[in-house]
Amino acid sequence: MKTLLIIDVQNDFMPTGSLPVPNGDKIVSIINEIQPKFDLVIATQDWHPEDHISFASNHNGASPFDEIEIKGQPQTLWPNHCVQGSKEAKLHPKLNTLKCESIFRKGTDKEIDSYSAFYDNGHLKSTGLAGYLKEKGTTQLFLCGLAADICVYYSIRDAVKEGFDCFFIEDASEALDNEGFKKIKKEMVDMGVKIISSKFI
Ligand code: VGL
Ligand code: ZN
Repeated sequence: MKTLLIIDVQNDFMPTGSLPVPNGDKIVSIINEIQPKFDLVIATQDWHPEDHISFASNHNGASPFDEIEIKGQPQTLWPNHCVQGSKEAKLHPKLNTLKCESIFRKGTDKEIDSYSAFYDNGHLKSTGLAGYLKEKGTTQLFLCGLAADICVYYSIRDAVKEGFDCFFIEDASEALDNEGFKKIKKEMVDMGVKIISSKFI
């Protein structure tokens, strides 16, 4: 059973947003085209409270993209983004969500960041997504969205650990840092992830 997991295709990750992913808007039409090929389509939203610890603005003297430690865990500080209820946290207006059965939200706890759609960065709390997908009968999980090197990547790592047969749809995803993403792609292949084009679904 084939499931498509669309990660964080939100306004703040578009070229006009506060945490822009280069070419983030180019993937929307590709994601719309492939949705009919899946038995189940699920999307996620990064969904932070205003006082979230990942925002540089909530740390005195810090700047976006600083790397700090919080409770012994590395944390990149980001510009304010995807604030709960804001226009910028909405999915891209052209993303077709008619076939989306559920939207999972993450990063809702102000104390901890959550790159993966499955667990927070400390692996302390589950979003319930793994259980949901299994109960729905998912065997093959296709992932796409933003940002390929952060939230898509962390979601793929957890999905592999959860036992799903994982496919990364390369042309339906864009990375924040394309240089660093080359290494991440090699890691994905080593984990057994199949890197594919939307043309071959
Ligand atoms: C993301 C940085 C911070 C993402 C979310 O969706 O890739 N990146 N929060
Ligand atoms: Zn975030």
